[in-house]
Amino acid sequence: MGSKSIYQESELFKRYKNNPVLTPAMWPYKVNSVFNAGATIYDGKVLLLVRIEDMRGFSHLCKVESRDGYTNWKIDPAPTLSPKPDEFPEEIFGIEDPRIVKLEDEGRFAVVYTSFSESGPLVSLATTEDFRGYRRYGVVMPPDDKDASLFPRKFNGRYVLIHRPSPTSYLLGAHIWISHSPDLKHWGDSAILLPARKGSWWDAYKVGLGPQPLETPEGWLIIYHGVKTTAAGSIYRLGLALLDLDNPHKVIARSDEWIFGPNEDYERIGDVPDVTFPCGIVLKGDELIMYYGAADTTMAIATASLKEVLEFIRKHNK
Ligand code: BMA
Repeated sequence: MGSKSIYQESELFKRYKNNPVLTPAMWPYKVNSVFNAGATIYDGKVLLLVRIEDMRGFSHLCKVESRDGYTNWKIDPAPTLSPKPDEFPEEIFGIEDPRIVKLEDEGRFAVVYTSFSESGPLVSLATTEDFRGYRRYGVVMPPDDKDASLFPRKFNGRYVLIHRPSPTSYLLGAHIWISHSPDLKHWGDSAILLPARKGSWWDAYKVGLGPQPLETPEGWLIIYHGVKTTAAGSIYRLGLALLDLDNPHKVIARSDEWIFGPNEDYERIGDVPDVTFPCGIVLKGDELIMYYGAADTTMAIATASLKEVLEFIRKHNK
């Protein structure tokens, strides 16, 4: 698709040669865009819950699966998880941007997503054992809040959630927060985890979690998006952080440079230009496979060596 990029190649994450891998044209029913999918491994396959925007502008989630995580995607013939505004009024304008984790020792997955309510975006939670039936917990964080994921395990008996409240004044910046719950219903003990930077930084103005936190030998790997506003609009790029394995409040490292951003035509041109927005990642051996929404229109893949990513964070922890 398109001409050769004018940008330098990313040092760390390499784009898959057949990007974009999922496009609206591939869908078995009528849709506008397919993007911002959560990812996990289920039943030996890579499973994505893809955010689909329908022809009204409302989003739902659709499941797709692939044995190798790159090719032969099997797309559910109909929406997998649709908004249910009669029971859950906060889902009235759709559900978006899921992050999936397998809850250790519980035999179920948690899907944390953004509900688009009458008062703006908020964080909702559902759990599933088989990606067919879902138990909805409803609202987890009041509006405005989004970009959320659970950790796959409890810390000192409590579930931990990363999320991104949006302050009323963006002059203060929108930062990544961390909160706790004994039961997935009552949340509190909240604190800022990763603040947006200021001034000309690539992640000044807004930051938000990308994919679910990923456990590595050196800490929880956090890939987050940072937004820079320009005269032409916003640019969504990606950065890295590492959190302490036993105490995820503790930021061990944060990269100074962004490591991935919109370079290719399919990332620069679409419903929302200049957006690379991952919500899911899987690890196979040393290979990190990152699934990202491109320009709010299609799904694409970039891969990296976990070893090289950890080396990069150490070197660029300024
Ligand atoms: C963010 C989210 C994402 C979207 C991005 C770019 O605020 O709403 O769903 O991909 O903006 O439009």
